[in-house]
Order: sequence, then structure tokens, then C-alpha cells
Amino acid sequence: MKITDAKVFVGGPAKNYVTLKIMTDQGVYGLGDATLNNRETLPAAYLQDYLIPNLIGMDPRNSEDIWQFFYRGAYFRRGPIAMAAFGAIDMALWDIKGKLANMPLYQLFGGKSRDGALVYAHATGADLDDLMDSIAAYVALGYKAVRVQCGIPGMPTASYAVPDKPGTNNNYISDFSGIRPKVEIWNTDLYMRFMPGALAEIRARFGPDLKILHDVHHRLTPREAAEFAKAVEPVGLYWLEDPTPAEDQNALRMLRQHSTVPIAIGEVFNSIWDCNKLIEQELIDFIRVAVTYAGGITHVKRIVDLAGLHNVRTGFHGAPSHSPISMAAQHHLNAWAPNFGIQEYLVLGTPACDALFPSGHKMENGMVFVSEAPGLGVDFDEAEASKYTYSPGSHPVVRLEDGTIWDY
Ligand code: CS2
Ligand code: MG
Repeated sequence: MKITDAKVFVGGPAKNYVTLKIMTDQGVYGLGDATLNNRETLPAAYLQDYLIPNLIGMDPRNSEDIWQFFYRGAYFRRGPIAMAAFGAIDMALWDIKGKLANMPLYQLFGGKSRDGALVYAHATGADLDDLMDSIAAYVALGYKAVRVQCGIPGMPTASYAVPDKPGTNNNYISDFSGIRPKVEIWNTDLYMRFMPGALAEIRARFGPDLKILHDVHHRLTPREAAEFAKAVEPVGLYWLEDPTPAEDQNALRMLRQHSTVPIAIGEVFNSIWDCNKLIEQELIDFIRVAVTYAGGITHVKRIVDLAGLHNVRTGFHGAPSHSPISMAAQHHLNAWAPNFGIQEYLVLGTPACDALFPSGHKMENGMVFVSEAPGLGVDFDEAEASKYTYSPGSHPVVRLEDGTIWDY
């Protein structure tokens, strides 16, 4: 069996999705997602200029050898651009494998460990009253878990929380904002003084059953993170996410000495080497990698297995920048993984997105039920795709009030 061609599509409704389609001499094709948020043209170019010319003629069933060929054969390894490009190829090859076997991918991983997989939505508010309304609306929709982000009183600008209404896209990152990033100003003291009390009020309002998640978004130093985690311990968070810049794998040691709040990290990681120490030393409770950014299903399965050895559960990233293709791959992993935790679920879910990516996966009452179709269980409509073009966007850049660059 041979790969005969592969095409890359960049564009989509409200998002610059990077979709890979691999064709074979047996007529079976596979789909992959290489969407690296706000840097979409780079994995697309890596695929078009280097990877696809080498793919042609390879046997699509040899997904492990192809992964090793592109990873170890590249010499200069890892990084989000390369791993997103490999990730799309790997997803597409697994999609082909499932179609050849006439099985949904979770069956090839080892079958189902659960029917429904718990998901969480993003509740946001410009102030605490707004946020309470947003949480209440998601609870009314049947969500059992909600991430809560709030505008901070007196904060000069940055709060990465823009009020939205439940069921809409959490488009707090404008994809089509142009190549020059907005500059937001951040003040850690204001955040540290306000947020623990806000989280306590949310717990008091919604009771002990609601799973409350909060994302610090990499903005605290190790000492500040320890102080914050200690202050929020009585709230009983489901998790505290990215308390410190993720690449500093030692940063969580101090936090772990001062608080039992569960820690989730990993959405910016792109290989097992970014997180193996965090997992082996049990400095985290949830690993947040994404199938696109971390080299596809083959590599993420290795990370899930390592995490399982150390009582670390999955909490895959699922921001709006992930297309229904990589979310489908994650739905299959979530159905199988014995150490599944929760899935972030913000896929656009608009009629335009559903038309571009017809999918058999269902979300009901705060749970996702995986498709039983062979392969990924999602398709891609090239006629729909022709309606969209790439339009540059960029994450905001955050500075402190004295001008120091900080973490977005
Ligand atoms: C956020 C991300 O969902 C999350 O946990 O941290 O949405 C993040 O802001 C974006 O993926 C950045 O592109
Ligand atoms: Mg996050």
C-alpha cells in the first residue's frame, strides 16, 4: 500500500485551521490537524516543503516508522512547528489504519474504559457578577465542570477573560487580529489580592459538587504560585492550571510543599521530554498536552502511558484553535485511556464548522460520546474549505506596568 498524494488546507470559520489530507493507492484517505494557533502557516510550510515530498511512496500502515523517520531523521528535533506537522501526519495515518481495520480508533488502542468522557467549558466574565452568570448558564446546560476566568478589578488591561455567553465560541483570542499583537498590561499583586476570594465566592454560590478549574496562564513566579495555591486550597479546585511558566520543571516543587491543590500543566509542551520529570516526580496531577502540538496520537499515547505509571491523569488541551480533527483523535484517546481525567471542549460547534468537519462525535450534558465510525470519525468537506482563506492573527503580548515583557 502506498501514499500517493497529500494536500494542506489553511482556513476555516473564525479559525485558520491547518488540515492535512493524505491519499493512498487503495482510495482510503486520512485526515490530520496541524493548527498551531497564530502561527498556522509554519507547520503548513513544513508539511508542503519537506514532509509531504518524503511521504509520497511510503506505506501508510507503517505509522511508527514514519514518525521515527521524521522525528529522529530531522536531526534538529522537537519544537511546536515540527511536532504539529508530524502530529497531523500521524493523525492521518491512524485515521487510515482505522478505516482499513473498519474500527473506530479507540478499539485499536485497547477498547473503551468508559462511555462518556467528562468535559469542561470556559466561563468568563468582565467582573465577578458577569462570571457568576456565565457559570450558572453552563451549569444549566448540564456541564459538571467549568473553568472560571474573571476580569480583575483595577487591572490595567490583561485578564484574558472576555465576557461571552455560554454555547458561543470562547474567541478571546481573535484569530484574525493581524500580525501585530495587542499589548496588554498585567499586575500580579491585583490578581493575587482578588482571585482567591473570587474563587471562594464561586464555591460558596455553586456548592461542593461543581468541578471548578482555574487557569493562571503561566503568570506567577514559583513563590507567588505557592502562596496562591495555599490561599485557594480551601476552595477545593478540580485543578489549578499553568501556575508558573511551564518550561521551568522545577518551579512546582515549592508549590507542592505548601498546597494540595491539584496541578495541571502541559498545553504548551510538544514532547515527552518537556514533561517526563514533572510526571516521574509527581509534581503535577493532570497532563495537558494536545495531540496536534505534541506530535500526534503515537507520541501522546506514550505520554499518557508514562503519566499512568505515576497517577497523573489526562486533561488534554481543547481550545478553539483545535479543529474537530484533533479533537476527534482526543475523543478516541479519552475513551480508551485508563488514566483519563477531563477534556477541555471549546470546539466552535457552529453550523459552518460542522459543515466543514462532519463528525459523529456527540457532546451531551457535559460529556462527549465517541463516534463508532471507522478511523477518527470525522470528515473534511473540500468544497466548504474552498470558501476560506488564511488571515493572520497573533496572541496578545503582556507587559508589566514598567514595560517588562511577561507571560501571556
Ligand atoms: C488556554 C488556551 O484553554 C486554555 O487552557 O490556556 O486557550 C490558550 O490561551 C490558547 O490555546 C493560546 O493559543
Ligand atoms: Mg490553559
